[in-house]
Amino acid sequence: MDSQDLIRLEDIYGAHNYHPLDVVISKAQGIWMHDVEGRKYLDFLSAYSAVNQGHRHPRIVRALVDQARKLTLTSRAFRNDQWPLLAKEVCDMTGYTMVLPMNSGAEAVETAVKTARKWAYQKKGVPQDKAEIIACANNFHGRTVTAISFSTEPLYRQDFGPFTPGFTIVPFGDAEALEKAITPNTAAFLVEPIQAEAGILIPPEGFLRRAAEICKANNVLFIADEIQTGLGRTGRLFACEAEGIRPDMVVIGKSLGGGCYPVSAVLADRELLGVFKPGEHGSTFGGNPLACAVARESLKVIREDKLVENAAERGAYFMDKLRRVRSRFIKEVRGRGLLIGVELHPEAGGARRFCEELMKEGLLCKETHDNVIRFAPPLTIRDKDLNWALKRIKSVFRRLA
Ligand code: IF1
Repeated sequence: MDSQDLIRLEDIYGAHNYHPLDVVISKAQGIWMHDVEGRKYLDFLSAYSAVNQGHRHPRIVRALVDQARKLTLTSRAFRNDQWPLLAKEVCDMTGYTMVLPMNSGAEAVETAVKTARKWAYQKKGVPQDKAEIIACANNFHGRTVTAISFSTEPLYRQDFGPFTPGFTIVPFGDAEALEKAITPNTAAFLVEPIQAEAGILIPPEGFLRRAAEICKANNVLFIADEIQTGLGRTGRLFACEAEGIRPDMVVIGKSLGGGCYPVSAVLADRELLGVFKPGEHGSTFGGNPLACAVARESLKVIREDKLVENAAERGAYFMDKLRRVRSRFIKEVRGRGLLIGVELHPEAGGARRFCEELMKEGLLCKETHDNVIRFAPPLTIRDKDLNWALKRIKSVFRRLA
């Protein structure tokens, strides 16, 4: 079957909750993807940072296959020999003392919300059912009913109510608004250190630090959603490190599974994750041995292949080159490490048509909102591949001018 046949099938039988570019990928290795017709593309999205280690990293695939030959699932009714090792290795790598494993990012966000609420009732003394969590305008924390309950994007909420109560919204980057929004019942402040979906928005310098101080002063938990920004993407293990802060709780996912398997987790210290007693929370697949074996190797690759350092160096190199691209369409180039947004002026006619043209040139990336092109290649990328991409980007900007 060719691409057109497959697109037709998908459109007939698959729910239309996406509008993907019309490229049908059938194979990938490292930073390169191939479509059904054998055309080759440079992956400049990395499955929204889930493929930070590159596609089918040989060691991660080996860990997956080796584990699949031994044991895949026990449920947490029994113990397995991989979860304890992942738990220790995650803690050693991140400096937290406890971890709770889930599968998708949204589930891990839900887990963080549940942890914060339980902590508020048991430790902070918030009256039952009164706990509040503060989130930011234009956030993205996933698609569950609770996560969309504090989304400010109508598209994500339309016709999905009634919503989960207990959330307050403050503008992203406004520490004063956060301080004002805190009440005696506030359990936590939940924030993405860089708002990716909102358009790669970097908060004003000092905001995260100030927010963390405000939280501490008010006995409010500071929760960072590092599902997209974490594990090296921004040139640090966690984006929060840029402001020298250590959140009370960190949510990770995406490339924790090395692009091979869904794995997410909540990281915190014992006084926080210790609130859970047996039976109060869980997941059939959370902490399964296949997930844990893959996650262990995925983290090892991040460490041993120096992906954090590479993201910082290649990111700085590429951003500098991008900033030199002369086009009246470009309003701003911004980013950290290899999480980069190119914001276009409205006159450019939308980021989508740029992504479609870039696809024809062999570069796969995705717009976010109307006017931002998002560039996020695997963290294994080298300068010569970035130069290859740059050539295509320049040519598309010239052609569409
Ligand atoms: C889609 C966006 C990116 C996330 C943060 C939680 C989650 C995500 C900061 C939930 C997930 C994904 C979801 C995916 C597209 C993608 C996305 F455009 F939707 F917003 F990356 F920017 N927190 N982001 O970025 O994790 O449950 O999906 O594992 O929904 O189409 P998940």
